[in-house]
Amino acid sequence: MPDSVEGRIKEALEERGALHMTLLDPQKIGSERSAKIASEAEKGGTFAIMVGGSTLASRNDLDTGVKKIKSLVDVPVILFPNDIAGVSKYADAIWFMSLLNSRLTYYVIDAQAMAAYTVKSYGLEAIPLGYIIIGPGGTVGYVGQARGIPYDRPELATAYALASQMLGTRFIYLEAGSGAKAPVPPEMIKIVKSELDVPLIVGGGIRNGSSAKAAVEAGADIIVTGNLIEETGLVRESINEIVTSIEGR
Ligand code: 1GP
Repeated sequence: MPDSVEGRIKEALEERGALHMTLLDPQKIGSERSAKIASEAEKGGTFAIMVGGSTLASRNDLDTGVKKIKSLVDVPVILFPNDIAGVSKYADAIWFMSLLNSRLTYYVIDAQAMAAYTVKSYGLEAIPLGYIIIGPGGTVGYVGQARGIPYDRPELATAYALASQMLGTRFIYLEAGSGAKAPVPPEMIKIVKSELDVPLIVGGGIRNGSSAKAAVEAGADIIVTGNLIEETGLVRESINEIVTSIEGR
């Protein structure tokens, strides 16, 4: 097994075709509940736990949550930071991401610069990711001051994704926003993916196996779900339904 989280993701993508990751916000749902959900999600077949949230502001809550989650799961724990407070030394890796279509240079590069020394001193594995908001983007669209790409403008999403790949990001994330009414349209995923060589992550508004499967059939490599596990008491079953619909495709 590769040592790096990125290596493990790429190896698993080769073997399984597509992967699922579970997003948790310990500040919102508490560290105990986050850890229990993470453990159930792992049993359901999720590949990794992503930890973050659009309004997360307490590094203490984040550290406590990550430590608790790590104590209950073996799958990688990857930070999904909204800001400089989203960095924890206890995680396995961090999506080192740029919100490419923000109006503010803060979310494109300044927050990353402010966090870079910390990420380095913690020895965190930084996985470079281009992050693109599609549609209004809900809370992350608002907080990140994104110029959301309209759902019917796949060529714009493709241009940003391609530029990001040319700049060297090794993953691209199309984000409709947590709890989005409609996920990123499969037609857009298909067009973006047709121009990319790096893995494509898709999230926001995916609540069941059929929408996850539609995204993967269109070309998504990694599906992220967050809200779903907060809404259901059947975490393991819900995650497993998604995992079985996407893997091997
Ligand atoms: C949000 O893409 C993720 O950053 C997950 O969205 O909460 O709608 O699953 P949901």
